Amino acid sequence: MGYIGLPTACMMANNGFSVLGIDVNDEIINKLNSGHLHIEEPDLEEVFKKAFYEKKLSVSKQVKKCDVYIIAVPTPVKKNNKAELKYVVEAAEMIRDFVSEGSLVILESTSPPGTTRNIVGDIITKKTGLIAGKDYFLAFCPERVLPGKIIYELINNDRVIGGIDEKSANLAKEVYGSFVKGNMHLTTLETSEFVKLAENTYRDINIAFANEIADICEDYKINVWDVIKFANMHPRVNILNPGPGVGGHCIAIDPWFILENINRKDTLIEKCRNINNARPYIISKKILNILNESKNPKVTIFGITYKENVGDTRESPALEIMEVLTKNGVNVNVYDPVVTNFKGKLQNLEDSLKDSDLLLLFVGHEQYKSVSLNYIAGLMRNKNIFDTRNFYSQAEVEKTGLKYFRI
Ligand code: SAJ
Repeated sequence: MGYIGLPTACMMANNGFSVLGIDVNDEIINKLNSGHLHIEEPDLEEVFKKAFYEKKLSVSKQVKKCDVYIIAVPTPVKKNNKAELKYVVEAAEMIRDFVSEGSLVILESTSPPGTTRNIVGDIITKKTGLIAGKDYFLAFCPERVLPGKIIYELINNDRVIGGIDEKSANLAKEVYGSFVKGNMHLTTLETSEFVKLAENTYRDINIAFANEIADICEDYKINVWDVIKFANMHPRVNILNPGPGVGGHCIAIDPWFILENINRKDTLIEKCRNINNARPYIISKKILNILNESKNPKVTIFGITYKENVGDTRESPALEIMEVLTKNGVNVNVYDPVVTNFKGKLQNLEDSLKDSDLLLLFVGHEQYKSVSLNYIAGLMRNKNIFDTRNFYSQAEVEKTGLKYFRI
């Protein structure tokens, strides 16, 4: 019942299915069973309340016999850059006793190619003797939704569905067809697993390119944002944005899964991953340089989440930068009106800026647009802004006497 399972369960429950949502976490189950959400996502509350109060969705720790089983558990990356598949294994073990002839099992979790067939399929076959594609049906259908737009994208995005055979893919298409308005494209298990990884890796590589040219532009003393703006006027160029690093639970992880079961060295994929991984440290260095002159430096962070307008801090580059700064004796204050899962201390706007030497804009939440630059400048001790997202206009910043640094 996480970021993907819960919205998917709600959509199915509101479109003709009776849905049993399973989670291993008591706190989540209790919260959902009392009619409350444990995650924040636009429009989720409405679809959840409808499903829950119309009794189409119930939540439990205990699996029961169903017609369709969908696994949407996390697949994080381990320290050795391999996929952590233990939650997939645990979920497959939880359902295997209930799978019977004619059941449909779908994996949604992003996984290295081969996982649906060789892990989920094998776990079920070993226990039940049932063969995927013969006795029961097995499919992979990756989630592709953007946090912050999950409900909209669940309905409107195209889906790629891989089946162990055609019948499995077609049955999964029927299930998702209850609420998906996008097209559904059918293929093999391994192709669909790879497609998901290719999508996120494509984005990672393109962000790495943006980050690299940002550094090169700095060497040339050229404004990278102008370069990108003008280059993107070409009909076949679409350069992404440089930033303080790549966070979240997907883009920074999935490229490793592509490389998992193959023996290739010196790949573009790995190089780009390393460029993006190093990004928070490069940015930290720039920050420490700006603070060089300040005694007992104090900085203010605007935006601690992994990207703008979402509350999630998972793999947030801002957290890594914060750690480096703290280790270097910098007093770090955070003002983030959007964050939901931050374990550190948050400050109100005024306290975060009072006597600060440097404002660090890490992600451009909408709310920051209404904070006046004059107000910011009035509170700070040394008037510096380091804008890592091209959020502010340099001219507007400089009008207030603030010094403007950008990527
Ligand atoms: N970022 C940049 N520059 C950019 C774009 C993003 O630095 O030009 C950074 C963001 O600030 C953030 C990170 O990259 O830290 C990732 O953000 P994102 O918006 O690119 O992606 P996610 O992780 O929120 O969602 C992605 C999406 N994948 C693609 O766009 C290919 C989404 O569709 C997937 O469903 C999701 O991963 C997932 O769950 O796999």
